[in-house]
Amino acid sequence: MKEGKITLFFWPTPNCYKVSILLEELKIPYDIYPVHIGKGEQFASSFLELSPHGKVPAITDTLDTKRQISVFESGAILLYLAEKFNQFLETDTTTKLDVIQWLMFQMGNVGPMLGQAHHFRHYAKETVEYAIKRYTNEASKVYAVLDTQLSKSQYLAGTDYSIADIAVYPWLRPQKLQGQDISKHPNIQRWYNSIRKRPAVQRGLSVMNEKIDRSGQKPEGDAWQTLFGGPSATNISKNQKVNKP
Ligand SMILES: N[C@@H](CCC(=O)N[C@@H](CS)C(=O)NCC(=O)O)C(=O)O
Repeated sequence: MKEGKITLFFWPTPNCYKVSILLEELKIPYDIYPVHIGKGEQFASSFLELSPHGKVPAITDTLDTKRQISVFESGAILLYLAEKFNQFLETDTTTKLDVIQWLMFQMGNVGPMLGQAHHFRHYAKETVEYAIKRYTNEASKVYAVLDTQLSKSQYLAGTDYSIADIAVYPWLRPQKLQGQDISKHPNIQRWYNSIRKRPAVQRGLSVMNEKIDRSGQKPEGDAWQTLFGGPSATNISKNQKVNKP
């Protein structure tokens, strides 16, 4: 019987789904600790101790550990869990180095560029043509790179499904809001369909579903101000209360 637990500090966003999907794939029981980012809970001092940039996801781990371990940054969390449980990182035919490269491509390019395309096309209060064009073009380049890679191998890092695939998949779901269309990329489409039907992926994507009002997905009013135009994390944290896990 294993002692301790893993807690996932979560809000239903692409970066957080990476971790809920991996935990579901690993079949590890875990607790969910909601951090309502529209209300600024990510800036509570107790959460900033775990995640200094005030971003979800983060995890704490006391499962068979000597002391509580906490990890922030989704890429680091995926690597930490994949290494801890020795899965989705390397196999005889998929190397750890390839997995890490495609994971870093997600962290450095897929997330930031698709995120900015989404932001300027969908969330920005003013229409900034330059930013829309620049980030939509960057997103298109990222999709082209993914399609080329997936024309050469079944999964991003080789023949086996890995944390690199888990990191990228949630970011391609809002493709329309990024000005993209995977049906124009046959290799991405094949890969996307194969990942979408995995039961663990579906479970990971349904975390907190019942608690979230989908109509509120586009931040408005105070939530917009908190996320995109609000005071600094330091100022907000004075006013926020999040219970210590
Ligand atoms: N590089 C970070 C990015 C995390 C991130 O941007 N999280 C967003 C949700 S997807 C967030 O916490 N936003 C709240 C905020 O920026 O205040 C990671 O991959 O973990």
